Amino acid sequence: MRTQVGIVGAGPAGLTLAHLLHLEGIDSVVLEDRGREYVEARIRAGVLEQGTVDLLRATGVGERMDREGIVHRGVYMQFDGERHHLDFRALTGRSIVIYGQTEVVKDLIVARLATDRPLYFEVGDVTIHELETDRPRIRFRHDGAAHELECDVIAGCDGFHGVCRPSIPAGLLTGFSREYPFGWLGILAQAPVSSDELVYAHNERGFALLSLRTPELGRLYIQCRPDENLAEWPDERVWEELQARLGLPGWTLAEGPVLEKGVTGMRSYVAEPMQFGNLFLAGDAAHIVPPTGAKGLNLAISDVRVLAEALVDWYRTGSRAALDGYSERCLRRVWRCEHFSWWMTSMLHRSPGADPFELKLQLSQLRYVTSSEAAMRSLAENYVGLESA
Ligand code: FAS
Ligand code: PHB
Repeated sequence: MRTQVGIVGAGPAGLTLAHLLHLEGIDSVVLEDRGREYVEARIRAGVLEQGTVDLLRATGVGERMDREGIVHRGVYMQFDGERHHLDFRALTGRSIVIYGQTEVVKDLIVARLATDRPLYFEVGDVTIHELETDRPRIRFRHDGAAHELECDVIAGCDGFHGVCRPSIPAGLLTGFSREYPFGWLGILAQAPVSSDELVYAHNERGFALLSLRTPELGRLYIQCRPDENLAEWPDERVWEELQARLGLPGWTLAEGPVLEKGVTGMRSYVAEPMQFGNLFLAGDAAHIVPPTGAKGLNLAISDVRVLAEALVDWYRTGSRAALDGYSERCLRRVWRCEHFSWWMTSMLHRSPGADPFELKLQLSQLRYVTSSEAAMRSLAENYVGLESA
């Protein structure tokens, strides 16, 4: 088998890259180790930056997003018994759209299948080879047979636990990481959403977030231990904790049946460089952010926008300059998002055993970012997505 771009992983990064390349007449093959149903049902991100919305819309995969997505002007920051609104639209002229990652992935899969170009689900034993040659190869199993795919380049879009990043020879990559001493317990609840926009709540019991997927489908999180045992969290206890952390006098949090419950650990991670020979890493394969800044999905799409532009340039002009500069160009935005996500996480979460000094710093920071126009604009422009890092 042969293609121009071999893409490992059919998450937002891999699917968006395949879509962008197809629009420019560049052929690709997408290899995904899970089944279509699994990939489409995997509940993850919920917030699209303005840049992501604009890209999906401009490339013909934004129609359902425009119909079903919910435009939000800003978010609420809650602390010390007060809830403050940050109006991103007023501060930056840009907004966010609430549209689940599951829906983005479904729309991209439909678009891919309409091209009749290869998207193979449930592949196995993926390995990548000869990365430093001009004919890198992907070996894999599919439908009971072994295959070898010869490519011009390989895009590693296979997430944090994929095989592409580890295929880079030891010693050539530098990993920068931070593990957080807490995670998020998240629920998907069939309940009217009790706020018109997201609520990020700092609370002495721990962080809580009120988000949504639709006006009748809430997506809510509480800070928990990273190794939290879900068996100790019956629905009643989750709602009780959400009420305690989000509750305000005169405001009630509507409850309802919990449809999904899970614990997500938290880490920051960046691999440098994001490329080796003719292998280019994108999205979670190259970096991870704690979800507090709602950056993960958006950063993945930002990476593949850069990679697609560089590949088009190479195929059109023969110059590898943009491809050779891929990692450096992506890392500027990656580190901006890493900092913002770490900053939001540090400001809003109560570290186990934190001293009163940390609490005072957090409250001072929260008061500053909800009262100073300059501080609000800084948070807002990072949250809606910087036009260029
Ligand atoms: P993905 O991990 O989405 O996709 C990689 C794909 O590669 C997967 O489909 C995987 O099955 C496949 N794959 C892996 N190994 C393979 C192999 N060997 N061969 C073939 N295919 C292989 N971000 C937010 O902004 N907000 C959130 O609330 C949020 N919550 C999250 C919760 C969880 C549990 C996780 C894990 C992540 C969350 N994220 C969140 C981040 C998430 O949205 C990612 O940033 C986003 O999925 C990144 O997209 P990709 O880079 O495409 O990676
Ligand atoms: C979500 O809706 O899943 C969500 C929203 C904002 C975040 C993280 C997750 O910061």
